[in-house]
Amino acid sequence: MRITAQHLALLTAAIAGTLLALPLQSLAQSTLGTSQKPTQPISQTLAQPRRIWLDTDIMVGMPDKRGAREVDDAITIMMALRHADKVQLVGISTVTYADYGYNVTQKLLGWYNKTGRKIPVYRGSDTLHDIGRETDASRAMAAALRRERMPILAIGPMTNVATVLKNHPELAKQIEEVVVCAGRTPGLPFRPGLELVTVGDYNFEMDPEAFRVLFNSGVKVVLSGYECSVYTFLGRTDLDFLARGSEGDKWLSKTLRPWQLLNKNVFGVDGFVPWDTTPLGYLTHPTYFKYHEAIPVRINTRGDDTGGTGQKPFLEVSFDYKDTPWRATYAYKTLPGFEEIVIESLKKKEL
Ligand SMILES: [Ca+2]
Repeated sequence: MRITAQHLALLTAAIAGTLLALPLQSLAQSTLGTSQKPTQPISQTLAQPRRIWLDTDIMVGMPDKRGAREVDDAITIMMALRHADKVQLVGISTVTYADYGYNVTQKLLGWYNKTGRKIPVYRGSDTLHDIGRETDASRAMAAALRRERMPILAIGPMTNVATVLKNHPELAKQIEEVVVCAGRTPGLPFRPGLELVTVGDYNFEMDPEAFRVLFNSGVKVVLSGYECSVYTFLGRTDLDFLARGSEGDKWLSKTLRPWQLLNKNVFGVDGFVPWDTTPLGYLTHPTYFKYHEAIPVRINTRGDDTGGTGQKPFLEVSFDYKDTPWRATYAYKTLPGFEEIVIESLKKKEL
């Protein structure tokens, strides 16, 4: 069917009529009704930003024989900095490639931290096989938790968080929640893009023991991983503007492009999923996600679904699991509009 201008006008009117019905009615009431109190200015109704700790395996721009490394932690840090009205980064700790992560995080903060606050960065576990070994990161995270209760946004393997919980179990009550990028519903393969390749649950598989420590601690866990993130997609045209931006934007543009091309080669699509932005989204824009609350969690052993032989552990959630004490809030869907929020936050110059 061809849509004529008349069709379009009718359709627009119909949509506008539906969407605007309530606000217009409210407006009419507040304009005409003299007994109603004036609406409070939005600035006075906003809540204070949540103070959070960020633990990240940032590796953006790290030289790699495949051509590029994952970039989503960098996008997430920028998004957090540009939503300083919603979250305030108390400190940042690095996990995996801890030295590289430390340096590149400082570089990004130098370009993009306009909050007026110094955000300290600490090196954590390099090997991911050393839960319990104190690092600058674990010491700083523990000290921060002793001072105040807050959520931890952990967008890499869980080693640093597990070290704090193992060595200082009394601090579990100081952690409001740990928001992580991991987990799946049983039988869900991770096949991004054109579904040509199956990949693993990276953050979980790099240190499954750390997730055991986390769940055994009884701290509230939010899983916001592949299932809810996979359709949020940053293509070449979404990020073209960075090439014309600030010094930082230009560096980022040059760094993101090889990652998009690698994704095209491996997954068939020229662009990437900014995975780690959805756990941040739980803290900044929770209404853009659908969640299962208090869903049972288990680590199951199954055949490797990524082309390897043998078995591997899977972090899985299901209301059918009756034999596990572990529970999580599980994000299973991102609603329309979140992708736009991610892109807009990269463009945002002012706080
Ligand atoms: Ca990450």
